Amino acid sequence: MQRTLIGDLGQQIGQEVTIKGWVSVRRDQGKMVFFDFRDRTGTVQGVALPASPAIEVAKETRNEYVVAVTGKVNERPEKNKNAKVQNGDIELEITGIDILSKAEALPFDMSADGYNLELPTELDHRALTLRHPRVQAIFKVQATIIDSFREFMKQEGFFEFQAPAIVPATAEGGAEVFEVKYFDKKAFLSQSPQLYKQIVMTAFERVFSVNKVFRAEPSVTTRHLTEVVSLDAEMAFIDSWRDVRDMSEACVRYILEQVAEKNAKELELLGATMPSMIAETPTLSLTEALEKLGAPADKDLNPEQERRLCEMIKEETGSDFVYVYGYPTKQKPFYVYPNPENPEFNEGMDLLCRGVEWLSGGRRINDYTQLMEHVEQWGMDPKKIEMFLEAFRYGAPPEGGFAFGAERMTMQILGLKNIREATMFVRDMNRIDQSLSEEI
Ligand code: AMO
Repeated sequence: MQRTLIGDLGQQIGQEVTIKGWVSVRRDQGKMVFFDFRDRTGTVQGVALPASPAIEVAKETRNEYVVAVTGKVNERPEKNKNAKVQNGDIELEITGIDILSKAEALPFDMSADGYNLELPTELDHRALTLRHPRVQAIFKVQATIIDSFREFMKQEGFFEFQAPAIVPATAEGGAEVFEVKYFDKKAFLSQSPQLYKQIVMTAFERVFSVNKVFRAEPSVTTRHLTEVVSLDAEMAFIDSWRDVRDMSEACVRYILEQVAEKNAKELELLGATMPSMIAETPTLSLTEALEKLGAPADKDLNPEQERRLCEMIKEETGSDFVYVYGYPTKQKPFYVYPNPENPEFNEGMDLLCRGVEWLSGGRRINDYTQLMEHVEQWGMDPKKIEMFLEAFRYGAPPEGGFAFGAERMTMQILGLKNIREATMFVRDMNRIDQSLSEEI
């Protein structure tokens, strides 16, 4: 018989149907066997009555078995209806079970109520925990974030390109870079598509990419990964860094709206409250932010200060977001545009949300002579970034851009405690799929 999706069973009351999926739960009640079945569209309860031709197979069927189940869709008696769960008003009266694939005994309880794993166990067993509705909800929200980023960028006339992962030089500087043995030469895994998005911008004006970036992050924190999905944008013909700020704000607003609209079910399941973005996100210079915090000037914000600043802004304005701009020029990468009136500070910016930085960007240097001065002052090897420099030697408009990590954004939207919960296959200092502690 043709397969009916579990999500469509509500329209099939009184009909005989066949569903295909997994057994989430089996419960024996006297001579009857109850099941929760699951497919990509949801869950439904099934019952094999003592007289069912399938009763013997039902007794053999265990959690995570893959099955094709035939039965009649019955409306539940009024007293058994449950409005809180999907298909809570119906039940499948089972007449046949065809076991398509067996499963070994599970290493832990995967049922909706019993699922309460420590994070390392959840990550070690990703192949199984991915099947859990709570875990799936997180990645459904993440898929909406990435889709909506693409949608927004395309609506705004941005062109999508593929940035390389193997690069000859580091864009962001610092030690947090993975070196690759590239035949008999040395190369790096890209920390950011920064230089490439700037190159492509000089040809296409508005560009974006959705790419993996790699950071040899030597510390284990709740917000750092070594492999990140980076959502990057770059735009030409700006008047000031404020154009970049405004574009990034509109982009984040669009993503939040889409998540609220498309993932209401997931947000409810996860008990998540969306961060609030007010009509105009509060925007402070770093100096103003430090003053507000009563901290010494000209240093970047530390994580504790980021948290406190967000709390203060939330209290004062109701906004979960705050932009901070104007960082000490020397503390940021060479490509960031220094403020012409006060070149000690640059036109870079960060967007903080609920105590954590979730987006960075700003205006870039587009004048070739100024760029070369910075290349020298930052101790960069011009030969290693020749392709980037060529783009700027031959006419580059005033420009800027921004980037954010899909995992960081997912974590902050959902209020998760650890970025690893928002990462399907976590890479960090101690983990590639499974924990590395025993292998090295
Ligand atoms: P930055 O280094 O601030 O800026 O990174 C941009 C955004 O990427 C995310 N992110 C991370 N997420 C998880 N783990 C990490 N180790 C990690 N590192 C970064 C954060 C962060 O805000 N080229 C600039 C962007 C630009 O100016 O366009 C850059 O890479 O969400």
